[in-house]
Amino acid sequence: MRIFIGIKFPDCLEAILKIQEELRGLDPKANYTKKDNIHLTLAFLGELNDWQVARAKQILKGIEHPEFSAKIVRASKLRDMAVLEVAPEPLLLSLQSKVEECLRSAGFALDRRRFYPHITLSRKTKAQVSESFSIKSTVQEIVLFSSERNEKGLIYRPLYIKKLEAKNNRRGKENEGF
Ligand code: 2AM
Repeated sequence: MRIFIGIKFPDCLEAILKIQEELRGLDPKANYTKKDNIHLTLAFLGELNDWQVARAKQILKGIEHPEFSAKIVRASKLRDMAVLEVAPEPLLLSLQSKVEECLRSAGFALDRRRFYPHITLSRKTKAQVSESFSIKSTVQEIVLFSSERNEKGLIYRPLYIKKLEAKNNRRGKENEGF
């Protein structure tokens, strides 16, 4: 299974889809990320076997990190992709490095590229994209996804959800999903 860990944006998904719709008007032939697949990748683990997936779930379960506010600040181009850039704010960076460090010390081989926090809106994009935004989202959980291709296209299936610690009562640990 192809596996990655990411963040979904349920509280500002409509705003993201609105930007994607504007882009679709400019570049109807690009390949647009489906609504259910909109996410930001924190760590990409690649092909894993069942045992490794179970181990990755265990690691995610042990991660302690507070909820935080993420901010979408810009739409831009990354190679042929139109992306929404997410501000590299301290709590997003600390969460990403914690996830990466925990996985690395358990022996997972991760991509060495520098973390560039983004949400991919489209691929095979011809249009120029450059616009600033200020869209806020509260990040309350991180998700272990499998990426599978079936007759309907690419499906990102949540395999495990790790709740982050709530800001006020720090009770995230008691509310873990799955
Ligand atoms: P992208 O949208 O920038 O291509 C599922 O494939 C997710 O993992 C996507 O968000 C994708 O990022 C990311 N991804 C795919 N291959 C990757 C790699 N080799 N390193 C880091 N992230 C990767």
